[in-house]
Amino acid sequence: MDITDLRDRIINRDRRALARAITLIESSRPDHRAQAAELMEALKTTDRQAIRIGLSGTPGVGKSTFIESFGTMLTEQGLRVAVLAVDPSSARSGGSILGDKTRMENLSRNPNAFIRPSPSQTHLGGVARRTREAVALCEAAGFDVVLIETVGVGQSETVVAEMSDLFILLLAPAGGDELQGVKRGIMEMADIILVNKADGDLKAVATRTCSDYAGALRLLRKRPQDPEGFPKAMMVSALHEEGLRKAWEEMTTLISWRRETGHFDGRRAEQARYWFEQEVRQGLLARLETPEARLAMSDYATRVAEGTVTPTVAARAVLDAFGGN
Ligand SMILES: Nc1nc2c(ncn2[C@@H]2O[C@H](COP(=O)(O)OP(=O)(O)O)[C@@H](O)[C@H]2O)c(=O)[nH]1
Ligand SMILES: [Mg+2]
Repeated sequence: MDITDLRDRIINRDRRALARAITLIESSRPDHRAQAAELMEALKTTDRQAIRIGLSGTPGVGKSTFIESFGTMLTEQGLRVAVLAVDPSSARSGGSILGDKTRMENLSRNPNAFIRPSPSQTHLGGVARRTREAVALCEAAGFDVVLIETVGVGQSETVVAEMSDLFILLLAPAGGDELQGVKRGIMEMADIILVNKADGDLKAVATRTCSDYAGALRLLRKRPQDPEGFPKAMMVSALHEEGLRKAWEEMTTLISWRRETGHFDGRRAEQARYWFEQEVRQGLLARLETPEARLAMSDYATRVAEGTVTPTVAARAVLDAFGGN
């Protein structure tokens, strides 16, 4: 594969080249990994910058419907929109986006949109790296907004938040005053909470849910990256395309403020540092996953259990053998 040619075509906003490049970075073949690294390095110098929006919510809250209507609205404003997903379970489920492309019928046919399902990997670490590189590729391909969807299942929110400029939590109207069991840690990551399905019979419940969350957000510790009034809770109807323009206005207001105050660049720098450290950790752990290392580990484990060698000495021996190069 001609990497220079692929690079040029990506820069020329060729969506097919972008799709091929993402396939390349998703491959685990060593020669592909090397080419992927070369491509990422070659694209590093483009100074294009998208707004990266992480979107999380449990199945059924309306993520796909929201992406369809919100994404379409953005393209109508002349923006180019890419949609990616982080779904560590997609090896089994076939991908969160792929499964409901029907809900994104218009967007998937829109020439100013690009939709890519989650890479099929069972390892969250592997999905994270590939998605992170796919985000960078979309950015180099001149997309203005990159939406990164994730199903709200534990760890994947953190992964998405760590590669986003904005983190949006999508919720459904809920009866009663319980806060839908949303974990505090996830609330703390949210920049904007969108209570979806604020339409028809659900409107009244949505209003109450929204004010409950607005109250809960006010109780959280103030974060330096937020101007007055953020994080905030708002109502939308993805189905009836209501509140989407307002939501986008709030997002751009927040982004502009963060750009002016240096928080935008600061956060990206922190994220780069975070991913670097993650990669080092994962690389070290991967060295213990080779057949030789596994064998040595189990041999030493047996001897440690028998008491013929101490845990400290055994650990040192394994690290000396496999931790270095
Ligand atoms: N009333 C109403 N229903 C919605 C809205 N958004 C999504 N839904 C419905 O909720 C269900 C789940 O939506 P979907 O987008 O597939 O949710 P996802 O699993 O989070 O991707 C579908 O039946 C949608 O039609 C909305 O704004 N209002
Ligand atoms: Mg969906």
